[in-house]
Amino acid sequence: MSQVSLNASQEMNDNLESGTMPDFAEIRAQFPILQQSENGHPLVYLDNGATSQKPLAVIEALDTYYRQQNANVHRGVYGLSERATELYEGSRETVRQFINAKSIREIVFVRGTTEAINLVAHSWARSNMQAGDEVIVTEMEHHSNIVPWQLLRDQLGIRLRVLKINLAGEICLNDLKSMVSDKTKLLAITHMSNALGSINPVKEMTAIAHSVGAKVLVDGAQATPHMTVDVEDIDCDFYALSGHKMYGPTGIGVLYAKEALLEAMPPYQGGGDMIYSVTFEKTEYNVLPYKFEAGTPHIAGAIGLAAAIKFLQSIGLKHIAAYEAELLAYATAKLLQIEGLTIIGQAEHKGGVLSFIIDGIHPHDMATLMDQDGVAVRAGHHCAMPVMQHFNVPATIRASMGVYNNRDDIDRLVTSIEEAKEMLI
Ligand code: 7TS
Repeated sequence: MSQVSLNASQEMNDNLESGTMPDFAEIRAQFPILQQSENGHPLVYLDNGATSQKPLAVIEALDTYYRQQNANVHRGVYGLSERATELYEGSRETVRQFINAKSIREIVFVRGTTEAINLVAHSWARSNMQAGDEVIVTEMEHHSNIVPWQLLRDQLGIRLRVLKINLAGEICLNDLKSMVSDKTKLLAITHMSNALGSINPVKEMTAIAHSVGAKVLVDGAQATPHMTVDVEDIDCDFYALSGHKMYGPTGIGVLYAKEALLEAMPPYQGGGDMIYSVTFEKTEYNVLPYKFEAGTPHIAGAIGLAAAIKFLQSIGLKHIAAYEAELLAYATAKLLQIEGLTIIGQAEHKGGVLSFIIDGIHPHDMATLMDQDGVAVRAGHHCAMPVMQHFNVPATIRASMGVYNNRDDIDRLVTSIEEAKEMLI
């Protein structure tokens, strides 16, 4: 057994001792879409980095909301609207507990990670940064944590600096230490890379940025479905997440921000619900977090997200992390047996993502043939083109795992790769 799988088994045992490991076959059965066939084969869904499938608990929460609870929030005096408001605000509390924020005033509902980062760029950065100030990002960021800062660079004259990664796909804390200075105003980093699976030491990185007075934004899009996230422990200033990657609906996500920062930040969008009073001369803004939630929010989305969080909590994030670590070790060992296959991204701390290339085969051709076998993987640059440039590849094939994947899925993945290889070479 490899060191990776030994560690994974050890972690699994620790978790077994600290609570009963759930039945992951039963968890899989809660996802109706996985009963479906694709191209005549039972679906093997390994594109969880892009979006996850939805369990019955989430589907039913949405169904019940629209059948029985639908009304606008924060404005009706009738019972239905009050109940919708209670559900919506209850979801905020569920998110608060999930990431261990201090207050519900720190939980802003947005469309997703992309909008959360853009909110920080538009509101906080524009009022706290000026020409010559620096934002540091890593080389493994998703485009949504690069482009907003480039837009700001072009508009404000700030500087965008890049913390390089090594050949395993890891950042080096010492490099960060020597990069930060009193010019650094923001460190914007991913918690887990979507293209490589690398898990960054965000707590240590935050401490380094704070030592020069910079703020820290963590992109948690890939992390929240797979590990315990504690914003108080990380001590980051901003944390962004997307509901759809953590078994919740699309179109809903969260920006967590420390209350004092949100209090001082100007609104991001103007409209209904974000105001306290309006005259043509002057508008007084609403209290937190509503100041940042203009217009009718995605009420059903927030309720569905809370159902997804309860689903994750019912399994236990520690159990999920241990289960997926074991599956990653199994899959890594299997893939490495395939001749000509190279895994891109071999960080020591890594989530359930396997990005790979195969000698002489274009990733898109491979993924298209795999679809014929009912195996859904992503091929491309994964909206992380600088990662592809770092490894000098145009694209990779990516298998990204979730709670419902199992060894059978990995075996099907491997068989499909082998068969596609035969046809393509
Ligand atoms: N940050 C990371 C690390 C991501 O992986 C993604 C989406 C985003 C931000 C953007 O999230 P959104 O919900 O606002 O779209 N990543 C992927 C992916 O890997 N394949 O499709 C989308």
